[in-house]
Amino acid sequence: MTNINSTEVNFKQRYEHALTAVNKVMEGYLVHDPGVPDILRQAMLYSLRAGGKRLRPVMVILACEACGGEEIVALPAAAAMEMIHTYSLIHDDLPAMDDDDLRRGQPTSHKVFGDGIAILAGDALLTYAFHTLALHVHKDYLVSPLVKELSEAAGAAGMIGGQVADLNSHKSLGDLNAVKYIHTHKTAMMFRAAARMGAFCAEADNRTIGMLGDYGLKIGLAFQIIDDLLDVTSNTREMGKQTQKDQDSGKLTYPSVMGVEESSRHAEQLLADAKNAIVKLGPDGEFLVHLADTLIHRKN
Ligand code: GRG
Repeated sequence: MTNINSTEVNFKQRYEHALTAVNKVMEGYLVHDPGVPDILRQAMLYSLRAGGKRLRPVMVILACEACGGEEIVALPAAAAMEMIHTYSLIHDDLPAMDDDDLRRGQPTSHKVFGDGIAILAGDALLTYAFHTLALHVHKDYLVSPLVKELSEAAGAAGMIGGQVADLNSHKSLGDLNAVKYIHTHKTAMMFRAAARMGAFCAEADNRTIGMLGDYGLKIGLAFQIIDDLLDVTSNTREMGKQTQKDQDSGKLTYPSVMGVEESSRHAEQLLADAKNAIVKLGPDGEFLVHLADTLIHRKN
């Protein structure tokens, strides 16, 4: 019989270890780069050090390991993924976007450094992500597929495209297709890229890369639906950012289109589908299955 507690403990330890490793490499790259002006380095490090769950970079590492690769080869890709994510949060919090004062339980970048430096810290993290891939990925022939994957997910046809649709959306005009488009592009494509980049680092075959991408996309969509639900049901202390904002700002979300209960059922179904997508990995996919399970219970 499987000892559920011990696999749970193993997963938590594996997650913490991967998170610490990502933090360490990001610090190492940035702290030792002599060309970065001090104030910019401070602002970049402020947001990177503010915490965060590190879900996407941990997914890169766990996906790599599930495909037979080692953490060390996935770390530059994981770091690049987190840099892009952190940049997107800095810009998302700006007065011209969501205008938020709190992120990861701390004052937002523009509150500490002013709008100009916050914009530039975001720009610098975005650029640094690709610099990291070019400089630190161990095998040259992996750089191009990783750059392609990350730029597609983060760019105009991915996260930025989703953010544009989000900015222009209004719940009274929206339907399920509109909210699905926004969530898929704004959030889920980055999770898809995280899982696929892990598989690339392990030099997995195309079929396996496809399976991992399917897993990541479904996880990402479920993650954003749960985020919408937490905005309704959680509080600022638990989330480390302001809650109850979506309804006030008329944002198009799953709960606003489907209601809370149906959205919750849908997220659970997506997580079950995500786990099914990687069933062929067998025991190698165990931590990715755990990752899916933790999302449904997440509190922030
Ligand atoms: C270019 C001006 C400009 C703005 C771009 C791209 C962008 C703004 C915003 C991205 C969209 C975005 C922030 C989507 C939200 C996805 C989401 C729920 C983020 C929170 O992720 P968590 O909970 O955060 O993983 P932590 O803090 O744990 O890393």
